Amino acid sequence: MRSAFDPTLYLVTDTALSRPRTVPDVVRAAVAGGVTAVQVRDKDASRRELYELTLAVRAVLPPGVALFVNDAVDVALLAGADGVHVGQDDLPPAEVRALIGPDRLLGLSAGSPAEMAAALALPPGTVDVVGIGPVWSTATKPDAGAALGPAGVAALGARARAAGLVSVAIGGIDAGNAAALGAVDGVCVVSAICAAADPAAAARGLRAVVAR
Ligand code: TZP
Ligand code: MG
Repeated sequence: MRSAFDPTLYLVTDTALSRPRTVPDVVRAAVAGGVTAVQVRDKDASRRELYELTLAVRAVLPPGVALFVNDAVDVALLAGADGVHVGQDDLPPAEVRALIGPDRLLGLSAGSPAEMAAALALPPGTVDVVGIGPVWSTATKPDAGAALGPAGVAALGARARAAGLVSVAIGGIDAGNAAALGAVDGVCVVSAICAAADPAAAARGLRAVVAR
């Protein structure tokens, strides 16, 4: 069975921003602070390094906190992740679903009405969660595309919700602005937790404004 997952506060990891701490250390603290889902993302890692990083993150996650791997379907499968997240330039969602089977979660990025329409046109059960963004422009991903703003995110989130898909917002989100986000089921952050002096406190601060 595909596991239901809690998207309320979804951490996407960044190895460089986590230094000098390790990613598993940051993840452990972030989960203690209330992170509900984790995606291992490292564009600079070799396949082998990404695999080992995913295993190390998996080892610190309590049951019930879903683990996704960014881009790498093979790593997600081999490391026993709960799911995989792909962007618009990665393998097509229907092909990824065929590879991962019915029981794992599939996330897809959508940054425009056209990309949301394409996600919603996929056969039911292909995609589980749509990552909508960037909400605001962000130094973490300078090439993320045009900022949608909270109203743009809400419009796309409402379309996902009407189609029965979970949605999360991403891009420039922190505890000071997350309350502006509506019509999504959760928020995704990278730097707000990975670059925080105290990732557990940062997660608690986000949870205070992002209730389930
Ligand atoms: N996709 C769209 S924006 C983004 C990704 C991976 C980065 C978000 O990082 P931050 O630090 O939470 O703004
Ligand atoms: Mg990608």
